[in-house]
Order: sequence, then structure tokens, then C-alpha cells
Amino acid sequence: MNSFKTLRWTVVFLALSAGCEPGSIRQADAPASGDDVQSETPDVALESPDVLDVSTGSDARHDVEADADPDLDSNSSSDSDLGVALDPDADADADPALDVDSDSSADPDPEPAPSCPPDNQGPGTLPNGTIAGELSFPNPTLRNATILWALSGDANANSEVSVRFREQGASAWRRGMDLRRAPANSIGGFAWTDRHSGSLFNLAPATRYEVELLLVDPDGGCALREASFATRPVPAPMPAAPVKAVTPATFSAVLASAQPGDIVEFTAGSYPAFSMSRDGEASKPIVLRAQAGESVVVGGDLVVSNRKYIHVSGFTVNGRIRLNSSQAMSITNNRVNTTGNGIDSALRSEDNYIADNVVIGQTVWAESSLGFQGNNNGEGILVSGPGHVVEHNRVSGFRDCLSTLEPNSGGVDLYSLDFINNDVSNCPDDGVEADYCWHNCRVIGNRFTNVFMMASSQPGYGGPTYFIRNVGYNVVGSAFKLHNGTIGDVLLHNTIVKNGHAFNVNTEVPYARQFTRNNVFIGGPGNTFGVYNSGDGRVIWLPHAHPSGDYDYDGFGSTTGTFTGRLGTATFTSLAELRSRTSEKNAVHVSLAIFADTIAYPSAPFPELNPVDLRLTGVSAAIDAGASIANINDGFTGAGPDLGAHEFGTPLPVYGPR
Ligand SMILES: [Ca+2]
Ligand SMILES: [Ca+2]
Ligand SMILES: [Ca+2]
Ligand SMILES: [Ca+2]
Repeated sequence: MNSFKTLRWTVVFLALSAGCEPGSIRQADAPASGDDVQSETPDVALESPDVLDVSTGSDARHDVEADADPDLDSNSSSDSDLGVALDPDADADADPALDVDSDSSADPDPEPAPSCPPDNQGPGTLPNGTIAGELSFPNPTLRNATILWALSGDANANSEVSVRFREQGASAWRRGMDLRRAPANSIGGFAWTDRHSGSLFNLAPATRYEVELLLVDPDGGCALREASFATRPVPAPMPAAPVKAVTPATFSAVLASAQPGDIVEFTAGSYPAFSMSRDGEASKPIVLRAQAGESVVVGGDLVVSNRKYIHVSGFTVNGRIRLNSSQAMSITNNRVNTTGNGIDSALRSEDNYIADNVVIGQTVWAESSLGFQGNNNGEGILVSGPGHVVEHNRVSGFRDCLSTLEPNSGGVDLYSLDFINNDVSNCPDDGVEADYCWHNCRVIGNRFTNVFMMASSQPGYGGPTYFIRNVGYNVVGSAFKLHNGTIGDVLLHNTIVKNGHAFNVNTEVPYARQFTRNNVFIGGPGNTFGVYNSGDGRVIWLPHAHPSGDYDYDGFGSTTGTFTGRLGTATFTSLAELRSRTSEKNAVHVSLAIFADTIAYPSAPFPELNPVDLRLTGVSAAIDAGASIANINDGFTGAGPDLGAHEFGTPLPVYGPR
């Protein structure tokens, strides 16, 4: 079978059983957090950092070969992986090259199941040992699944959970990304308990998966759990559903008597704002759709609040689509032109699917629009509650183009949320405001162009909050707004080209337990825009990064020609100093030349710039310089994963509507 995988699992197992830590484990102590959590916390003006000793940038690009991946899970198996479309139908479970002859009857079990070490069986002893608690999989989405595993003990937060999974009925297992340890803590009065948590990525919809999890604490405490969960299907009408055509004269009466399973097909014309009063059922949604190819315009809000199992597709809505307190809705292929919010789900909703819409607001990308107090308004797509999937939408012209809802406005249960492959532009506060995320918010494969903050996590409640394979071009403030004492953000394979500092966070409230790998951050000369200064082109400006953060394998550059910055208390003026003084032991120095296209530095962020293609050229410091991460970059080519959002040779994702 897959000897590589067996070896990896065994090595991890042995390392854990020997009390060695295969990964970078940090102490748990998160900072005491301020209580400044509030709705739309104003952004402090980007400070002018103390002047660092800026050396002449003398760093040659480092030797890529020196970055041979030390991870235990380095291989190049063909697992279907996140955002790498090399071989989308392949996974390790079906890899013929690795399976040849390995399943002969003479073989013992080719993939020994994980088990607890002989000297570490069962619960540990408090305070530092671990006692495993309840395991759950809340609100699986179409393609990703959340794992929550409660625990007690482990006061030193060094227990680890490794994961393997497979489709039910498949013979071989795949490795998942290790869960993230979220120590008990609180921010702004919101408290959470000790847990391991994480996601399985890039699953198939409507599929049941088996999972095995092994928790090992070197202080004592081991638990092995097996479980299963099923992903949700892509919403679809009932087979052989009756189709009821309506006109502006008849639609109201038809909607009022609609039955579960009905397809109400709106013929061409102008319709007034309306509100739906009937519910569908799980296998019998009520489908409201525009006749194919016809212009069906709703002259105001289309309201499906307090409803279940309603599909809304193909409309032009001159107003909002409102779905407060809704469940299992499908909002697809609509065009929303709005002066306020776009697709608006205030109050707790659950398991909604919002895809392939074009959502256009009135906010202009201009210097005077920047920030919370800028001349901007509206949220393009706003969600509250768990399990929502927001994918392949095109959203432009809002204060926050994609957003969760703040707790003081009714935001609650913000977990298991997917924001995937959206095309987002002209957002003078946040491209995506993933604030107050409880855990497992997943911002994956989006394209952000012309944004003040690309992605806000203000705060994350322990995480993980995943930001994976996003691209940001013409970011003015910060790519990642890690404010309000956020804890547990996971930044993997993002590519950022921004004005000013490359990777910066402008708050004096420490941010803790961040985990970064394989990102590209490129900045350059900055300036003052409105009341904000974008920074003077340091490659890292994270002076309040808590020591629990784990930053490594990232690529940095600045068109200033210097390589300076600060990570926590450590300052540096060269790549060598960055590597020697911080956790970025495997950082590389990159520049705009890593991209295949000629990418202009966004020196003048206004007016809006066009999206760019940030795929790599074949030879650069970014190629093969990344760390291997199971279920994230398994399908890489060459000697290792490439830095940034796109493995070399892969097509661009479809950003926006399909
Ligand atoms: Ca422990
Ligand atoms: Ca918002
Ligand atoms: Ca915001
Ligand atoms: Ca590679």
C-alpha cells in the first residue's frame, strides 16, 4: 500500500511516544485580552514605527535547495489537495503507482492503525496530562468539515492530534492536517473551553467519511477515536418537480400557495419587492427561479427571511436579498444591485448556500472611503450562524464585501463557515471580515483586489480561523487584520502584493497562536492615504505578535530593496537576521520577479486597479520553498510545495461565478 504514508504515521507515532514533538509546539499562554471588542472597531491609524536601522539590502536570494522540507509528512503523493488542480480525481487512496503489489494476501495490514503507545494508555493526569472529552463534527459543509475535540487538562498545551480520513467504503486512508490546540481563554467576555479543533478540506459533497483521530500528550494521556460524518449535497430542486410559470400578475398568488417541491418559474418582466411565506422541505425545496435566459427584475428587496429550504436563482434584484433566521437556503446566480447590504443574513441562520451571485454596492474605491470611518457602507454578503457556504460570488463596492455579523448585532454561532473562490474588489474596509469567528471559519482561494484590509480576524475566538490560498493585490492597510487580541489564525499559501509594509498588523493588542506557512508577502514604499499610513515597506511589521505564534516558511520582499522588519521583539535588517532571530527559520526573499506576469507594484492604489494573475514563474525562490502540510498541499510538484496561492503549473481557480 502506501509505504510513505505508513512511514509518516509511524514516525509521528514514535516521535510522540518518545516524548518528542514532531512539530513546533509553543506554550499556551495567550495574552490577557483587552475588552475592546465592539462592532466595527475603528482602525487605529497605522502607526509610524520606530525607525529601524535600515541596512542596504544585501540579501541574495537564498539557496532554495536549503529548504528541503524537514517535515515528517514530506512526500509528493497525489492526494487531491486544496487548490492544486494537478490531478483532481486522484487521491492517495486510489494511487495505482503506490498500490501496486502492496495488497497481496501475504501482506500484513499495510496501513497499521494508529494506536496509543504502550507507555501512554488512556487518560492522563492533571494538570499537564490530557483527558479527552467529547468529539463532534458540527455543520459539515459541502467540501469541508469541522472537527471539535474537547479536552481537560493539558495545562501546558502540548498535546497533539493527528487525523486520517477516508470515504466510507474506501480501503486506504488519507492524512488530514493536524488539529490546532485552542487553550481555554476568553476575549471581550466571550469564553471558550480547552479543545483541539481543525478542518478536513476539499471533500466531496454528499459523501460520508470515516475519521480516526489520535490524541497524544507527552505528559500522559492518549486517546484514539473513530467517527464518521457526511458532507452536504449541492442544493438542487426535487427530481421531476412541477414547474409553475408566473408573471408579475400571477406570482403573488402562486407563491402564497406554493408547496414543498414546487419550482416557481418567473417569466421575463419587472416584479415588485416581495416576501416569501412558505417553506420547503429537505428533499423538497421550493425553487424560485428566473426563466432561463430571461430578464427577471425585482424592484426592491427579495425577502426569504424566517424560511427553510427555499432556492432563489437567476434574479436581478435592485435591493437586498434578505434571509434572516433562515435554514438550508440556496441563493445562486442572482445579480444584486444595492445601496445598502447585498445578500443579508442578519440573525442566526444555518447551512445556507450562497454561490455564483454578482453583488454590487455603491461604495467607491477612493482614498476618502478607507476604514471604518470612511465614506463607505454596506456588507456585500453577510452571514450569521453556522454552516454557510459563500462561494464563487463576485462582490464589489461595499465597506466589507464579505462579512460575518458582529455579536452585538446578533452574530452568533460563527463556525463552520466557508468563503471560497469569491472574486472580491473595491472594499475600503475589509475584503472579508471574518470577525468573532468561534472556530473553523475557512477563507480559501479568494481573489481580493483593491481592499484596505484584505482579511479581518478581529478577533478569532481561539481558532482555527483558516486563510488559505487567497490572493490580495492592491491591499493598502493590512492583508491580515489580526486585531482585538485574536487567537488561532492559520495563514497558509496566501499571496499578497500590497502598498507599504508587506506583512503588517497595526494594533498594540497582542495576537496569539497564529500559524503561518508558505505565504508570499510583497510590499514597497508606502504613503498616507486619508488618515492611514500604509507603512514604509518593511517586509514584516508585527511588533505585538505573541511568542506563541509560529511563523515559518514564508516568502517576503519589498520593492524598496531593503529587507527589514520586526516580528515580536526581534528586529532584523536582512534575511539572515530574520532566520536567526525569529521562528522564520526557512523564510525566503522574494520579489515581484517571482511572478510569470509582469506585476506592477501598487504605488498608487487609487483609482481602482485591475485584478492580476499572481501565478509563479518556473524558477524563483518561491518554487519548492514551502512546508508540506497534509490535506493542504499534498499534490505539489517538484521538490516541495511552492510558496503562495498557486503551485507552479496549476490553472487559476475560477474566481467568481462559474
Ligand atoms: Ca500536556
Ligand atoms: Ca462588517
Ligand atoms: Ca469591517
Ligand atoms: Ca513545487
